[in-house]
Amino acid sequence: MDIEKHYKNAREKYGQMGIDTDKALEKMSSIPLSIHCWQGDDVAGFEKKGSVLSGGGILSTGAYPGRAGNIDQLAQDIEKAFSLVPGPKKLSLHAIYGDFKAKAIDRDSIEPGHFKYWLDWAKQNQYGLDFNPTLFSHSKAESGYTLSSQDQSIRSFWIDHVKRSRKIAAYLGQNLNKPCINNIWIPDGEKDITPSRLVHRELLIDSLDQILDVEYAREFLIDSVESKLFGIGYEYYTVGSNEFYLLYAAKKRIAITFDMGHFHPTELVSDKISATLPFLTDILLHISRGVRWDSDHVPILDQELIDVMLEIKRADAFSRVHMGTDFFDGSINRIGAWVVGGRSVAKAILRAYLEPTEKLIAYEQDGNLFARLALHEGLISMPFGDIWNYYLATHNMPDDIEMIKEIETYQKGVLNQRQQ
Ligand code: RNT
Ligand code: ZN
Repeated sequence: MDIEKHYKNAREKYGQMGIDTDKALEKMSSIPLSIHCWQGDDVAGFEKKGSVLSGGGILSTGAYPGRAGNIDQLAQDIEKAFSLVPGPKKLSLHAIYGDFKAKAIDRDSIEPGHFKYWLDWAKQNQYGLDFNPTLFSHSKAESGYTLSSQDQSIRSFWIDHVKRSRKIAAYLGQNLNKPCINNIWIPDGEKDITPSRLVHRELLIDSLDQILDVEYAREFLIDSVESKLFGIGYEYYTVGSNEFYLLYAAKKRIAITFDMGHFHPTELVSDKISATLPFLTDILLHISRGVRWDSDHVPILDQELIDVMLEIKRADAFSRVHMGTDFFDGSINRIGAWVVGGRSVAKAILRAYLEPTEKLIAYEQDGNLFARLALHEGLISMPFGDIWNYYLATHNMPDDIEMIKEIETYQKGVLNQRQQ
């Protein structure tokens, strides 16, 4: 077989640099990737009268045909996408994706039972699950404030919602016997001059304290808070900024979520890994690709994605930095978007495991900084693709080019048959 022959050659080349490619593949096979459910339906969810997302400072654009319109269709699409992304997987759910059976269940009434559908599905397929409370696309989020609202009734409503989300996440984690991450992101902020910034931040601290007051075993639930620079229509002020959540997470010993689209374009998440790991227990990544701004484009194997994975590998921290995706593109085949995004993450992890880190550090310690630079540059022309194709073949998956056909067949056979 050609793939195997190429792999053997590549293995030898990497071997000469002290990299054991078999071991690299074995290591990366144990890293779970948490893929977000909301790419499948443009963040619409299954609430009665649920509408395609608008508001909350985020926006999915595009009207590509075949959007999943109900829970079975979404599960079917996710299964298709998962069948083309190698490695262990988790599904990241949002609270609006419960099995509500067309009943009007408001956010302060969600129960573990509404997520039994996904629990059974995950058990059957041996997937893990993660969770997110949904604090947007709702009349009680329209003022621009949820957990940091000065209106006590609004704030209580959302506190209740997030408490229930944690309960659901713990239930999922317990039943799957692996931690479920409950990631809290809120849209709260303002379009323009906000003299009451401190007031809202103090309210947010109080809300989070109340929410986290209930204790759950860490083997089943990991709490995380996700920061942001700005949202559409909330350009001036974001309550949950990076400094705010970093300090809160360190103080409460919970996780922080770094979304790769949530920073100024010159700020790099890759540099935040080693800067924050010494102070935090866990980090959750929301892997996305910002084009000019927080645009939620499908991730590709770009330098920053490679650098993020390199930093985690160099810190030997794949057990503390959790892989999650977060993007939404409704302008292309949505399953294909998941697969390209998921594969780019897997490729970046593989690239990281194929770095002869010790050799680079040895050059550094010898003061041979030219060799350090030259080796880094030389790695770019190593036969990485042959290792990747072999990895896909061992999972019985088509390569990146053949995969296009599979997505097209699914488009014709399944998506185009859907009534929209
Ligand atoms: C928004 C955050 C958040 C959302 C999802 C839908 O800016 O990135 O993670 O994308 O919760
Ligand atoms: Zn995110």
